[in-house]
Amino acid sequence: MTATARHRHWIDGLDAPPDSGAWLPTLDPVTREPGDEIAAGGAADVDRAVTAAERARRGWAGRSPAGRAAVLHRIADAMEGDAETLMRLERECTGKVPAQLRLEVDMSAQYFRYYAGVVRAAGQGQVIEQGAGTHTYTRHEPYGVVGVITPWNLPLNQACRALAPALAMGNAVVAKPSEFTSVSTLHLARLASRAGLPDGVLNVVTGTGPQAGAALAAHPGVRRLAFTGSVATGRRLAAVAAGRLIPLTLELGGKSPLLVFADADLDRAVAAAVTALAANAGQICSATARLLVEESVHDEVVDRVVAAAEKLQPGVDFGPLITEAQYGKVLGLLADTPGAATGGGPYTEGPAARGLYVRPTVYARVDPGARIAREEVFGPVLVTMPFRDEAEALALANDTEYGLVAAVWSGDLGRGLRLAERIDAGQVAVNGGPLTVETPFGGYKGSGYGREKGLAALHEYAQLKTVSANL
Ligand code: TXE
Repeated sequence: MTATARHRHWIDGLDAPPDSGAWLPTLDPVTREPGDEIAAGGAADVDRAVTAAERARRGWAGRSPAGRAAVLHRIADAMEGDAETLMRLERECTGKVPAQLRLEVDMSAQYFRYYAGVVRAAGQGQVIEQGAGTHTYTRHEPYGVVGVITPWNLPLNQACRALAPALAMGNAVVAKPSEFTSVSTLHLARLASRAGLPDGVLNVVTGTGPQAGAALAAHPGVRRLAFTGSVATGRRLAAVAAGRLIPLTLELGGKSPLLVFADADLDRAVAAAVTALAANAGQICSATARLLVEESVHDEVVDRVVAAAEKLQPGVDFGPLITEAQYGKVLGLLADTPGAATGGGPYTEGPAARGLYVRPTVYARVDPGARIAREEVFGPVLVTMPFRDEAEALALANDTEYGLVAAVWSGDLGRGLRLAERIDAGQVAVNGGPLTVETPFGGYKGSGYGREKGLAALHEYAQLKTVSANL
């Protein structure tokens, strides 16, 4: 395949060529052949987009919550109506398998429906009674222009997760998707425009992080940032935001534990561990990476996870890694960590050998201090560790710089909830409890700060004003 198309920025309701005249290549990770090209954006493109957003924001914010909600519902309709295109664009950049693509597009549309609903009830201020002759009330006011910088692992989902609440609260947005997976976000902006979102309210500037992303974070017109990505870039953006005194949501990495007690429903616990290997090939910030199992059932659980992992088919059950860099990084770590119970390297024959596929890998009874047990791998890799009792399970679960998600499997719900209180993570799922659009999501410790999803995220995209009058 040769480069089939060039995708321009989306600014002020129109396709916009890059100011630099330069284009960036993309890669199909299934075949390692070049894909479409995207505009190589920089400060001039960002400035055009922020200017358009600045012009559009007051009109959008001036609409009633019900008026904005109606547009968000139409965006969700448009996404569902054009799901096949969104899935195709996402597949071309990521190589994901159909079930995962479907899930991602469905979830992405749900963000617009959910925030269209909640903004009408929860976007309202409050009257504060202060006695006769006064009138005091609060208003949730938008920040103005919000910058949204997203990564490549769940490109559409991560964009919509921030865009929907930001737009619902009346902000205008400039989005900078990952340079590896920009095309679905560009198509989303086009669909939103057709669905009635006014020009300039949602703009997409593509390009690299150091060029387009850094220019967006530094632009004086941007009053709030939302970032999902690596710890290193998150730290850099936190410093920029601190210098500019603007708020920032950081959704960073994880090394999430899954605790299995001997009294758990082992069939379901094993299935959850295997899902962590397959779903997006482990390239999910909240994916289980450490399987902690009570000693008496440890070997049985690990044997069952290994047997199931060996049945996973590349290209059928899971997709490739995203880039040569990510592939090299994961394979390097695996090569430095001998002794895998299964997997431990690339595919060397068959169609998967052409693409960036890594064999689902399990390391059993790993030393908690080992590099593979501590670093975020971001690939289909699990490490296991045995524990003797609840106290040791808790200590292992919390023995990480991250704190995004944890899972507990036990037949004793009291124990599950007791551990949920003591595990340092932004969300804990007991016996597979659902984590959905409605449930607030974000990190403890090195996994970041601020919350996405749920009602909590709506208020992240508004600043609270108090108005008080003597009558
Ligand atoms: O992320 P980056 P990378 C983790 C995962 C992965 C590692 C590296 O462990 O192996 O991070 O991935 C933009 N100013 N996660 O290097 O660089 C960039 O263009 C402004 C966890 O690809 O953080 C992209 O749009 N923006 C994770 C976005 O930041 C900058 C998801 C993310 O890229 C920038 C992805 C700069 N100076 C990786 N530099 C998760 N939490 O889900 C880069 N960007």
